[in-house]
Amino acid sequence: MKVLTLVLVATLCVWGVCFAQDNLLIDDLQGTFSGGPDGTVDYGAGNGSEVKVSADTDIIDLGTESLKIEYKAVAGGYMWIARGWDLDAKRAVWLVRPQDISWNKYKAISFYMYGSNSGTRIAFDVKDNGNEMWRFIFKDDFTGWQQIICLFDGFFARGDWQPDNADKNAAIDFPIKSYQLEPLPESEGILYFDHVELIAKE
Ligand SMILES: [Ca+2]
Ligand SMILES: [Ca+2]
Repeated sequence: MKVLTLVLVATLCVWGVCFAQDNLLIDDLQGTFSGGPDGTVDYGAGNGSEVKVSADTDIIDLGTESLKIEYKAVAGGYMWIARGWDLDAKRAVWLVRPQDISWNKYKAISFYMYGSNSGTRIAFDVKDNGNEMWRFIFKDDFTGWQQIICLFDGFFARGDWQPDNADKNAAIDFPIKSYQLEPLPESEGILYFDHVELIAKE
């Protein structure tokens, strides 16, 4: 069925008009994961919270690795696990550059998470072109892989923290440059993430 759909899209495009739009894979979360300035993940924690990232080769949604996150979020603490462009970790980049994406063709950013039904509330943030941070919150209330779809309309501007250089204009300014995850306090456990894509408008 997937092949049939692709053929149909290709055929329609040969006629000069494309009636269907495909989702766009922006991050396949492959390879090794490390932090620091030369790292492939921009991550850290403070005020007593702890986080560790690594590649897992057993629990995978796409390819041969997923991003494994071991976390302990304490009251008053914080953490972030980020991938994208203009981050301190220079090799944390997506498969595509933000400015090369036709953002008006997409309605959501999505990813796959391997849940453990821990009840942990998790924030998924995106940083817009003005460095303003937008937040989407969901819950680890399932077991195994599940796709989490974050409609752009469902994000809210973070009120607890914004970068010093953020243009806090209360609008999502495209292109979005990066995303980051934060298991919220108080919680502890292991989660796996994979397969980040943009969801096309119908
Ligand atoms: Ca992967
Ligand atoms: Ca903005």
